[in-house]
Amino acid sequence: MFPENFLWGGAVAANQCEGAYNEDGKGLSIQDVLPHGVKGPRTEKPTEDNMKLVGIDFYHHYKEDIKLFAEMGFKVFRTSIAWSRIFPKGDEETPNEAGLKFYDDLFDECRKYGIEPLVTLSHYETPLYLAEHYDGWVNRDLIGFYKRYVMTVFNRYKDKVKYWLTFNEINSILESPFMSGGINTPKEELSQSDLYQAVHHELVASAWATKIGHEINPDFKIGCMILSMPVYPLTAEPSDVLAAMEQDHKNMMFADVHVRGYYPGYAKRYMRENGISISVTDEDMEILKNTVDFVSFSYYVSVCATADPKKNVRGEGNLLGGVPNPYLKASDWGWQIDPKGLRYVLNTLWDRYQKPLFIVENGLGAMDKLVQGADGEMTVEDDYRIEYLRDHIRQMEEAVKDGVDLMGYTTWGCIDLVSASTAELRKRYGFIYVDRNDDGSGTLKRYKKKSFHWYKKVIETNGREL
Ligand code: BGP
Repeated sequence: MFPENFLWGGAVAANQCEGAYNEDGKGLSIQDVLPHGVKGPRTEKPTEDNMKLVGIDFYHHYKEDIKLFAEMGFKVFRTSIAWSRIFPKGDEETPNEAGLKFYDDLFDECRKYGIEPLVTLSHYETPLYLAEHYDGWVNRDLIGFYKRYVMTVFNRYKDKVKYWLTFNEINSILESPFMSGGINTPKEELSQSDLYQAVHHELVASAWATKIGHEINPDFKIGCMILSMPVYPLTAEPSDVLAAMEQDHKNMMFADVHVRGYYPGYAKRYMRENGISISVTDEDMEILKNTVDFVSFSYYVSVCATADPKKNVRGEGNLLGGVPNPYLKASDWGWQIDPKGLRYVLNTLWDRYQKPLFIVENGLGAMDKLVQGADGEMTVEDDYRIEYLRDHIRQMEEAVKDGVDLMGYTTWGCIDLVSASTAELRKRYGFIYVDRNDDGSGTLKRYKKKSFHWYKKVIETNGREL
């Protein structure tokens, strides 16, 4: 049922797997001072308890890892470029050649196996210097720095990379201004006008990237990336339905601007009624008209919304969160599991945009146990992960039957890596287990989990055998 050229694969982000945080001229990124994840306090300098400084040492193991992805049959591999490897502080005029060389080698290695790289230009890894000296995306100068950075990498990799994403989960800036927008001003002190100004700068920068990319190589496919999360009304009471709509609007605004090229009326109303004033130039409005080729998104959870303040109690979930759904079970981290929500999201986005869709993150974070397998090799019997992915792929198939144009599917953390929200290693997503633990111990050896063999079969049969 999946189209013949369907892009099956897996996804990671540089800062969560590469390690080598200060090698070959790399500058610090905001992740290097976030040892406790998104909720914990940041540090002044990198500290040893920050698992991301070493990650899974993908920087030195990438050949071995890509070989394993190729063994599973990956058609596509999503990763990000660490901006601070290319421009260590972010505002320099000349890029760091050693950083550029690393990604040359990485993309060559993918191509060697016929794996198409899918590259996120900015995945929660703004150069720290830009955060500390410019207050991140609040400052309009960031547009210029980002333009220089994307122009550099587009020119350099124009024959190696075709698929690009401008900002990871761009809407998460509303919840996590430091991690997502490099905004140094503490969240409690940040005005809504400054926050929405940063949003606007990112949207303009994203549209610039689309424009510049298409000029450099008209064959580029450039997409936006949003954190998708269906918002269901908690009850059928019409006020709850409207509460769900309004909560959803906050996220959809980001995709609407990317696909339609202008701010929707409900966003203008929200800003007006909440005293949010931002500066928008005529040139910005022109640039926003450079719309994306496809819409990509992460999908982990759905949430509910209610107009009743007594019931409006937020649960756990992927960054944005919402009111828990009484009908759903949750992962060990409280993220509610909702495969049917994926079909719903796919249909909603397709109906709204009629643009190809790409699921670039989905998966189950779980505590895995390494055991000895029947063949004597160490493995993880991760049937729970297989079940999670199978249920979601079934719903993808339903959506394809509904007529949705779905380009591909990259599961999150196809090899174990450090969690974005909690900065832990014990929250594992991979088909490949990496022997590294939160106390810094471990050999970094890679082991195939049961799901490794299962996913290989899924790809081999183009989703027919689940
Ligand atoms: C998304 C991020 C990823 C990733 C994933 C899983 O929000 O784009 O970087 O980490 O969620 O989240 P976590 O690592 O917190 O389990």
